[in-house]
Amino acid sequence: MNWKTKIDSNRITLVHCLFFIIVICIGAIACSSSRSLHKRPTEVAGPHANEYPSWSPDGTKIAFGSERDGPSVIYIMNADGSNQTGLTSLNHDNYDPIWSPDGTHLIFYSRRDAHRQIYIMDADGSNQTRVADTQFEEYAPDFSPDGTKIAFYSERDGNREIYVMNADGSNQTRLTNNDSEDNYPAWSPDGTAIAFRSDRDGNAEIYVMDADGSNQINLTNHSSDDTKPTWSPDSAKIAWTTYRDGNNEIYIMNADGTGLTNVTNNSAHDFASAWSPDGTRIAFTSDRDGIYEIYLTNVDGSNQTRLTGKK
Ligand SMILES: [Ca+2]
Ligand SMILES: [Ca+2]
Repeated sequence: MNWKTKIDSNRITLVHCLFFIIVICIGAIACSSSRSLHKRPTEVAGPHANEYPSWSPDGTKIAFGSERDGPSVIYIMNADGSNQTGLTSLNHDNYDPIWSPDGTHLIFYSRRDAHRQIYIMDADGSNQTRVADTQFEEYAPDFSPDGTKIAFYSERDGNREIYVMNADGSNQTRLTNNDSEDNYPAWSPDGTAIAFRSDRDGNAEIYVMDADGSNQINLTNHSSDDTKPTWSPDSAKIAWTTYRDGNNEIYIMNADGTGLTNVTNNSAHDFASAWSPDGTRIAFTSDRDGIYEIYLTNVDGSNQTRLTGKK
């Protein structure tokens, strides 16, 4: 091998190496991009996002999380989008507000102390109090319809499981128990059932169980991600977020898993549904106009309108 052949040989090896590295990099970027899209509905959105709406029981207001000023702040607004008011400080992230059944309080989770924990405040933002100091990561609270209990999920037993406690933080009870992620509990308005997300069958599915944790049933049985269930006020239907059409959509099904309808039907990511108390409309989050904002739709998918962001 003369010096030129040796240099060519080295060059070929170098080209092979570079090609290999580029392929690895492209693969890693594609993988991470598709993962972030897939996880979108269950993760915190980016700057300026307005997301995770919750209707007040009288239907006049919507609470939501907003990152318009950086950290996630709990906001309320009138149901037509007017009078948007921040209730929590910019010092810490606060997420996923849910109204108490009597409309006087909001529960949410916050990172203001060492762990993400469940907090409650008056509906005007005063008296912000931690419900229970458990020293574990806890998320996504939801009131029972009589206001006496709070369902939430926690990492205290090694992976995410659904728990219930009294509204004063006492009597904490685990409802799910397996090696998979169980999260996003949603109490049925008639009090009998809790819908939730679980990936125990290999991918995210919507499950329902009796309010005591018995009879856990997979309602969706689909290979795509299904997450974040919410009930219709008459407990007859469940809205949720699904990736089955190649992007996130809000779907509705009967509470037994039959009769699926795509409500949003838009190529953007539509997620985090909340049913209006009169049953006619659904609030949700979408990035169809560029960044994540709160939208309203009629239950049949008509009249989709944006409530937050520049008009
Ligand atoms: Ca699924
Ligand atoms: Ca969509």
